[in-house]
Order: sequence, then C-alpha cells, then structure tokens
Amino acid sequence: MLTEKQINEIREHLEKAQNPIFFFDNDNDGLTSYLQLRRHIGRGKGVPIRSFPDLNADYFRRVKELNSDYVFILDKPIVSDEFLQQVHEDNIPLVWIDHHDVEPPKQEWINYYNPFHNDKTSEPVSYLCYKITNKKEDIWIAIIGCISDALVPDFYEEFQEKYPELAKDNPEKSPTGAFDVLFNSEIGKIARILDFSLKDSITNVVKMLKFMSEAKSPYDILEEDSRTKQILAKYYEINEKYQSLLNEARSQSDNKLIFFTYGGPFSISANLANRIKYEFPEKYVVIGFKKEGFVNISLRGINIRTITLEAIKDIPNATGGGHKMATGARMAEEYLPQFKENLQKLIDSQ
Ligand SMILES: [Mn+2]
Repeated sequence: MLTEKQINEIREHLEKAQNPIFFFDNDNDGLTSYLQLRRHIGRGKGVPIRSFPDLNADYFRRVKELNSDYVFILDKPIVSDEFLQQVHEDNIPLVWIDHHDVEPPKQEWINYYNPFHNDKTSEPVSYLCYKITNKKEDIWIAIIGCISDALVPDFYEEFQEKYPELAKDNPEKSPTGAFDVLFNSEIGKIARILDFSLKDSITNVVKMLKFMSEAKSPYDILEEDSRTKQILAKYYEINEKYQSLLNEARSQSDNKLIFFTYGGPFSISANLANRIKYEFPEKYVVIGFKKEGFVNISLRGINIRTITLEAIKDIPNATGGGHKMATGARMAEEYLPQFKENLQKLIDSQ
C-alpha cells in the first residue's frame, strides 16, 4: 500500500493542478482511476493510452494541445524516455501512479508512486485512487476497477450495502472471488460495458469519458438514453464477438495449456483470458490478438510472470511482463509457434 504521506502528496498535486492531463492505461483499472481523480477535482482531461508496451512520445502532442499544467500517468508501467524528457524540458510536473512489478524511474524529478516498492503489494491503481479521493459516492467506480483487476477490496461490503442488487454476496477475498463478482453480478456487467466502450473510436471514447465524469450512479449506464445509446450499442456488438471467441477458446480445454489466438478489429484478450482462467482455474491460459504481423498476448496462471519472461528470452524483440498471475507479451507473429513450444516446456516442468 502507499503510505499516508504519499497519499497526502498526491492529494496536494491534485489540488495544485489547474488544467491536468491524465494518461491512463486503456482498461478498466486505468479508466476508473482517471474517473475518480477527475470527479474528485472537477477538472482535467483524460487520454487512454493505446500504445504498447510504452506510453510513447507521440502522446506529448496532447499535452501541448491542451496546454496542460500537470501530467498524471495512471496504471502504465512503461513510459518512453522521449516522452519524459519532453515533459521535463517544458517544466511540467509529472505524477506517475502504478502498481506493476517494475523498476522505479531513475529521474528524481518524477513524482513516482508504486505500492510495490513499499511492501511488494500491488493493489489496483483504482484502489489507490479511492484511498486518495475518499469519495464515498464513487465507491461503485472504484469497485469496477478493483474487480476488473482481480481484487475484492476492503470496502466491498460498504459497496454491497449501498447497492445490494448490483453486488454478489460475500465473495472470497481472492482473485477468484473478484472474478466471481465480475462474471456473476450486475456491477460486473457494467464493468464489461465500460471495458468494451474503451474499444470504440476515439470520438466515442471522448463522449463516454464526458458522460462518465458526470454520471450520478451505476444505473445511469444501464439505462438506455441519448447519452448511453452508443455505449450500449458497442457493448452488444463486442459482446457477441466475445461470446463466440470464448466458445472457440473453450474448445481447447482438454490441454493443460489453453493457447488461443484470433484477429479482427479490436483486442479483448485480457478479458477473454480472465474469463477462461475463471472457468478453468487449474489451467494455463494464453490468448493472443493478431494484428499487422504482431501479436499481443495475455497470459494467466501460477508463476506466469517467471514463465512469460523465460519463454520470450530467445524470441527476437519480444517484450513482456506484468504481475505474478497475469502478464502480457508482444512479438512478431512468426514466432508464435516457438513461443508456444517454449511455454509448453516450461509448464510441463512446473
Ligand atoms: Mn491496467
């Protein structure tokens, strides 16, 4: 966890920021972290990071365009040196909050916060943001981020008291429990609606962010009106694809390793991987999204961080990393068979 001192420092940065820009990881943890901070101070612009593996230098353009006086980076483990250098040259304060198992940046001017470097814990950034803002009316937003990142937080019961019909009773305080909520409750459905809405066009994402920065309750999202029409349409569209991809991935379940790749207009690998892992907890799950000669891969399983790093070792230009039980990797598509073979060997020797 972050220390009280660190949390106070972040609060002070937020108060000082008059026109901040928030770059956030393009998933529910990133999104709900941004939403909580934005709703807390009532100002600032949010930009989901779609570059992988790092926040690349092109994004600095947005800092200029918006004339930002503060840069926040949420839930993104890697940021390009070029981006950092440009922020530094323009003398803009940078606050970077992350929870991944990575080395801290060397530059002393960066205000870097990561619970992992305090006590090896890795609470989702949305959890940290809830502790920073302390905004009870946004508890549902924090819950969406936490369950999407495999945590049943200490404020779950409070959420359940407030929204009993959206919650699932007494989930175990484990990743399985979090996914039990994610896949078997109304708040889980709302989480998927938001997650899928991040896959929409930039124009529609901007509209969604505006809507979400003003939404009064989780019910606003379920109710179809002019503001939610596109969000729900996107949800139905992606959900159909999601269900059919799930069926394809399930059909590989007689192996210890479920290895499944697909292509198409959007990636929903993390979501697919979480769902398949939830259904087959004893298996290793590897889901790859193929695009333009490259493949982005989500991996789940025991010791998967070690396994992932080992399996990409002899693959040219492959990148990968993440958490103990959940990682991501990227490589050229031609190396997929080799990668699969490496994984199979490592898993067999577990
Ligand atoms: Mn994330």
